[in-house]
Amino acid sequence: MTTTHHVTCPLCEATCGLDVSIDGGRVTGVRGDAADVFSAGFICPKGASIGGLHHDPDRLRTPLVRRDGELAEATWDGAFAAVEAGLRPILAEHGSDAVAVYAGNPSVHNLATTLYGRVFFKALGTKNFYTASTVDQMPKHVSVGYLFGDPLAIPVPDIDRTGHLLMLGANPLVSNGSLMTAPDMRGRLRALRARGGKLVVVDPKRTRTAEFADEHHSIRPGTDALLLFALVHVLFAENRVSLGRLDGHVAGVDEVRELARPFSPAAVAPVTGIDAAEIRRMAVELADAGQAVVYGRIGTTTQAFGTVASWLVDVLNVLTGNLDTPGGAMFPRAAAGPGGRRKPFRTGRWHSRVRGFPEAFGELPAATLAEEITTPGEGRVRALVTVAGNPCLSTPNSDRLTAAIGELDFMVSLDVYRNETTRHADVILPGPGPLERPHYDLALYQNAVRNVANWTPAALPTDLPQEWETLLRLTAIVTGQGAGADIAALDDFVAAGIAGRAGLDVSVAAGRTGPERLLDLMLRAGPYDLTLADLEAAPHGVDLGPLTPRIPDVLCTASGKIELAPEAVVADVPRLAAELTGPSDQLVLIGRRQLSSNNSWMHNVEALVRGKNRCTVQVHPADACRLGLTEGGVATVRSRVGKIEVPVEVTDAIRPGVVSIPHGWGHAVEGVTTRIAAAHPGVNSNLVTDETLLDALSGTAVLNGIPVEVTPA
Ligand SMILES: Nc1nc2c(c(=O)[nH]1)N[C@H]1C(S)=C(S)[C@@H](COP(=O)(O)OP(=O)(O)OC[C@H]3O[C@@H](n4cnc5c(=O)[nH]c(N)nc54)[C@H](O)[C@@H]3O)O[C@H]1N2
Ligand SMILES: Nc1nc2c(c(=O)[nH]1)N[C@H]1C(S)=C(S)[C@@H](COP(=O)(O)OP(=O)(O)OC[C@H]3O[C@@H](n4cnc5c(=O)[nH]c(N)nc54)[C@H](O)[C@@H]3O)O[C@H]1N2
Ligand code: SF4
Ligand SMILES: [Mo]
Repeated sequence: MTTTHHVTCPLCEATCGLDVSIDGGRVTGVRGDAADVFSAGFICPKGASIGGLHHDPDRLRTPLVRRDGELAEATWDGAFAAVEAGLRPILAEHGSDAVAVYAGNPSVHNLATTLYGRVFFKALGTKNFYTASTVDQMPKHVSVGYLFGDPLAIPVPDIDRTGHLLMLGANPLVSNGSLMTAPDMRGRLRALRARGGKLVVVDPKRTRTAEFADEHHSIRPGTDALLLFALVHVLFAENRVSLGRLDGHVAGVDEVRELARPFSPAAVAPVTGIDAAEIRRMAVELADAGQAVVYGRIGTTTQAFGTVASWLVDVLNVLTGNLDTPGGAMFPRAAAGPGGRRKPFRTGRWHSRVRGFPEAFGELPAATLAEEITTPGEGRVRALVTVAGNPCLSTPNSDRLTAAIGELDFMVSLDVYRNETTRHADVILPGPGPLERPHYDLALYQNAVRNVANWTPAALPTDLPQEWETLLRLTAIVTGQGAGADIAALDDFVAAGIAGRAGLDVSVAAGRTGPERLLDLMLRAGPYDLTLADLEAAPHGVDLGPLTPRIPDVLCTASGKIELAPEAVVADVPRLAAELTGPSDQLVLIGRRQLSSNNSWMHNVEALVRGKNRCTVQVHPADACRLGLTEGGVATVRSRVGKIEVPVEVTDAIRPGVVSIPHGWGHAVEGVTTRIAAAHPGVNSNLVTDETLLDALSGTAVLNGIPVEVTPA
């Protein structure tokens, strides 16, 4: 008998509703859920292949423990005993900083790791805490931290009501949106244009999104902050600054006016590659559009001026009166969330040991992990815990990290595959697949363009422990209670803490345990007085309406105002001004995302890797001619740190002087058991990205704009 399960897809930020048909334990069909309150039937190739992921025979279903150098199947008790034997002596002798953590991207797409990862990391208490954020969006946390006082107060484009969207360094028709949870971006952008609105894309490549847009500006990589400053310059020069209802809530406007003075359109044009008259027009149209919004993503964050660029995006939203107003950039109000006001944001509460890099938002740069392992001395990292992360493919100069991992005394990975990173672990603890666990997009609803809430019960049973149980066992191990500790009692303790902070009696969620109980408490404490039972009664989700203004409530700066010219950001402006000296003819590498990829980990699903090799270096015809490269030939791409050989794809979609290689490939390594991925290996682009290039303010790796040399192989 076929049953249909309404499931929120956990594979990217769009949170689409899926109808998954299951017969006798087998997934027989996956369609977009037309009744989903948010996605209304939208689905992409990854969501459609969730059954392939579930049934993948290479997905781990038993813990693996290293014995005599080889990873072998073990019992859960045996695996936890091995973790205890590996971690306890290191903690006892060297303290918690000797154990580093890398929490990867899927850990925020998983309710158990989102909620209980926090518990484990806090119990471990290491300063060597690394996540995908420092190869991704940390500049945004830092910039909004300074602007609004809260690193989680990220405004998102009010895409369904805006009349003008200026988008930089994002390709949502492929990525399905990021820091902007919005299923069916094509539909939403089509609607924008149908109501007479305009989409302007700034990207070194004519991407699918750029192709779809009204206007595309092909910018030189890494120069967005210059362009954005020039737009600010024009707003002041042409008297188009208007704070609207934010008047009285903003400090530092005059300082920004002064800061923007040197960045005239004429001054930035030769460096950005965008004509001065065009820049002026872009600014004026943005200001005159009424409801308009500026939005920047990966292309603006994983670059040398990531924080300054991210800051300027919101400076423009403030100066045009578009922050916190319908059709502008707005703060979501999620049904459940971190809650409770924090102290005003600051960075640098501790520093990385070797390079002295300041902590940001509790994290150190992932690009510094290798040196923390290999540099001898007090405080050296001796053990590593990865949670849903594949840093050996995802972080810059990954060869160096891979070599460093070889020097660890102990490594444990919570992961669903034995892949390029987890193959090095002493213990791999597998978690259930996406259909075998309950789901609620706690993290991504914080960035949703509409307030919604959707609960997904597990569609299929599993013999595996849920990851929250595994994380509580690890918590027991690092706190000295031992792997045999009473997990239920620990869970009660966690729940009581959340209830206490929310002013609730934990017994209101009686009868529930694990993430269900925590979520029920968080919903009850949230702004809509929902309970988990309300969501259980609404399998297609609950629509909580469009975004509503939140200033001044959302602000948590010391002044209680928007700090438009934060000291730390202002101090980085001279570094940017130094770029005005002139254009460079250095060839640079950028990345790109692909519809059927998911960073490093979904290449083991046949349906997603079929067809021609997608891991190519894209080169403009003029560069191909100049460099002697031909379509289908192989190029050697060299940087300071390494070289790779990649098939050439000649296309005029890419800007001359720029080449593009997607990340997340490079599966042809020893010791992985992902057979399909190994048969479609591609090349790891992070063998040429440089771990010494970081955005100064956030420690985020520069993954776009890497100087390279390209020659025929
Ligand atoms: N050059 C370059 N590098 C980049 C980027 C780029 O644009 N260019 N992008 C960066 C960005 S934005 C990101 S977010 C990172 C992502 O890089 P990572 O943080 O490494 O994340 P993923 O590659 O998505 O894979 C993570 C791992 O999670 C495992 N996994 C999947 N689901 C689960 C689960 O439910 N539980 C557990 N325990 N494990 C699971 C997978 O098997 C895989 O090993 O890559 C970054 N690297
Ligand atoms: N199908 C698919 N979807 C995904 C992912 C995936 O791997 N595959 N990954 C997910 C993750 S982890 C994330 S973080 C999001 C990212 O979501 P997006 O940011 O929308 O992702 P990208 O498609 O990488 O778009 C970045 C764009 O920036 C451009 N770019 C590069 N350098 C510069 C620059 O210096 N300036 C400007 N203006 N543009 C530049 C690139 O050409 C590219 O088009 O996508 C998520 N969604
Ligand atoms: S767009 Fe994202 S959330 Fe929607 S089906 Fe595809 S992978 Fe899943
Ligand atoms: Mo990401």
